[in-house]
Amino acid sequence: MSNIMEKLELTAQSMYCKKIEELTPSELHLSLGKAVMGEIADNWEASKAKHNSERRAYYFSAEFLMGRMMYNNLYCLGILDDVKKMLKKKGVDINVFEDIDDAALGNGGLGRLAACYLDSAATMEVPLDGYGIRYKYGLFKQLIKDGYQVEVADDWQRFDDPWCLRREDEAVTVSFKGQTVKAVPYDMAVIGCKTTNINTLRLWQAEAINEFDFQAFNNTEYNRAVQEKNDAENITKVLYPNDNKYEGKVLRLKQQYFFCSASLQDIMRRYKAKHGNDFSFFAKENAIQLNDTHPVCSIPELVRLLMNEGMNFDEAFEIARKTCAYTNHTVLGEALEKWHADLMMQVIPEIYHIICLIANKLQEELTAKGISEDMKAKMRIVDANTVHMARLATYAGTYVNGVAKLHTEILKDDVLKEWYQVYPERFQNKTNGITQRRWLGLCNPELAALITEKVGSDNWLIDLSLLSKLNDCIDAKTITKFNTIKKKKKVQLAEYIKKMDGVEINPDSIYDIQVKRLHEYKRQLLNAFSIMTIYFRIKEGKLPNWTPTTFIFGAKAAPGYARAKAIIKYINEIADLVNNDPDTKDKLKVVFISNYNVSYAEKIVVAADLSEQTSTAGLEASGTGNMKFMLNGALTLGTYDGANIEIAECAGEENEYIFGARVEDIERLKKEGYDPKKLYEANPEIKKVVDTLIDGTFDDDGAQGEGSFAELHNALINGTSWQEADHYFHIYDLPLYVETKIRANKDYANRKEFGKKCLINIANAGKFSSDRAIVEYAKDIWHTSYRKV
Ligand code: Z16
Repeated sequence: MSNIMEKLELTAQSMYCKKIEELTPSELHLSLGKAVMGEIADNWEASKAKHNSERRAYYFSAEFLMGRMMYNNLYCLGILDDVKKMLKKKGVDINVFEDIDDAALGNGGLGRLAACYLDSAATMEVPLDGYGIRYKYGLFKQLIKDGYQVEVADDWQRFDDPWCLRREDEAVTVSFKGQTVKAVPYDMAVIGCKTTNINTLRLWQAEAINEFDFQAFNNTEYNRAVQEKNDAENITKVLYPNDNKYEGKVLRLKQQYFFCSASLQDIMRRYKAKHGNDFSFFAKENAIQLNDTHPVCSIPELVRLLMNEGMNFDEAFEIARKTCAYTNHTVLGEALEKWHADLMMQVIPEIYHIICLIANKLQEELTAKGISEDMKAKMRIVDANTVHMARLATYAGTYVNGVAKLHTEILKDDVLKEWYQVYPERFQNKTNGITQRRWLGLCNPELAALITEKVGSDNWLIDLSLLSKLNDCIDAKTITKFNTIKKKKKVQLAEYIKKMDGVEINPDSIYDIQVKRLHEYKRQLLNAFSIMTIYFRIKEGKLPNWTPTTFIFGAKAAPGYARAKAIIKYINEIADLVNNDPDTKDKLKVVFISNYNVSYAEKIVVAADLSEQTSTAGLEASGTGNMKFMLNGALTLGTYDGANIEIAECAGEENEYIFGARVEDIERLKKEGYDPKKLYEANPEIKKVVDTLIDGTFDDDGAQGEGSFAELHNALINGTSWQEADHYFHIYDLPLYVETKIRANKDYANRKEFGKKCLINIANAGKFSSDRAIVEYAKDIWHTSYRKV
């Protein structure tokens, strides 16, 4: 420990000729980061050697939403409190690191899951390393101006990046048709907890092979002189800001192929250093997990690289197939990647050619199995000039898994049903998880201390199933302690919101929170409608015993997603109305916090009373925010969807607020013909609420009937040429949702009973550790070693 401070002193001295107390926050960040890197160097080397000596796995992902690294790394090393004290002695407040940007190289759930899995693999001593892209700009920062979202570039390396080591010597080249670029690896240490194990996240940055063309310069062609540099760097310039939506753009395909090819070349080089040109051990020593279809061009690329080593197609394919496994994260049609053959041919023709070979092989294999022509047609990897990436991944891999029980069932009997019929042994479920180090230990030290006291040790940090011990100590005193801690976290959040967004909220009100990416299927609009319903009822004196509630929203909309942006504006218009209406301002408060990200989440999930998880049944593959809220003792107000079902199963449905249509109901409604217009016209309360979109209650700056609110209204009531009315069943679920919300509000008044439910949730959250999930992957999919705790 004193070691770290000595190292910090030396680093500060040599980098800045300053004493610790003289450093600016960004200088302190860089020098402390570097000091930590020095401290862990030996363990990191030893872990790398160990990974190299046994069967190992790689997590290929276009996104890693790491968040802030400093506190987490110090925490996992067990030195956060000490560093805090030592800095304090120098008059430095450790909170200065709050001004350092998150590493936001991901959009939402999928990217954060990848980060939790790396954290858990490091702690559970699973030899798993990550491969991804070092975007220059991560997910945009969000401002709210006049109720609208405004995007700002996220220059996250502005204050440098002490956590990554550039490995120039291990650069490789990646070729596209007519373009060859350099891929330079940056290695980030992933530090385990209560272990010396340290894993690696290797992120690739695209650079030009020739930075500057002097011939062009001499000919006064200045743009052409730097064109190669710009074209190369553009590949890793920016993260595509879509969550759950596929974008069939050339640059996106280049990003995918770029990091897959570089990573595979890296793995091959490592393998050849051990075994030379004998590839017979390749699949025995390496497992590659494909995080969604984004890295699926790894399959043909691995085939290509093996064929370059002299193998024939069938041999190469056999190895690729035994090496790769695929995780599906969505059932939404618009999110499933389907590349146009022409586009692929134009960017990576050799890869397209190999995909065609694989596609033909599949058809032969299916014929040999006696599969019907009809079914074979439905399973085509290349069909109508389109490459179906999920099909490719399901065929050319060992296993395919869903991310929650319900989701896996939907894959088996809907999205991939033909595949399940032919290859049932390939299907697995791996319910998602979250790391309790960041999402309890680090973000809620007060609750962590209470848990440690009750469990008898802090071993829950590496074995979250120990939380079940809490079940035996839910007494009046513990409930009071819990409620006191929750109140404290609510006060802290109120202060933070005041500081960040300038809005004052009442810590004695219920905090009802919905934070996640903005998407129609997640139904933030349903929440908004329920607030309007309650608003009108309060004004009419129909809710005399209503406990004051603060509704907190946080969500980024994909910049091109007009309806999502309209919903943000609508929520902000509601905030304006209810927060300023003398009849309701003491009872309802609506806050849309700006720039919701990992660091904001750490302050939010700890302060929630109610966790809003309202997706249309069947559409949220898992959700992971739901788990973070549960672990911090919020009750779920949600649908029978994704992991909500397993949360309710673990904690008991009587300890959550589950409402609304189930998958079977949605299916029935679709068959019968769902008519939202009829429900809306038959129910004046619904009509009044939905019509606030068009009756002049709110202003979306559009001409009458032509603004974005009118478009939302029309999509709900009439539908469009491309989508049925109320595609996500808002109107069907609204009445039950409102009643459930009001019931939760009533229940909250009994603070003891409510607090008891919160503690039961915490006690039964053990399953939702990403440690459990990662060990399941290690056992059932990768067949690697793991720590026995
Ligand atoms: C994403 O965040 C998810 C799925 C997907 O296909 C693409 C992206 Cl960027 C999310 C799911 O929507 C969510 O339900 C799930 O919990 C998360 O991935 C992790 O599995």
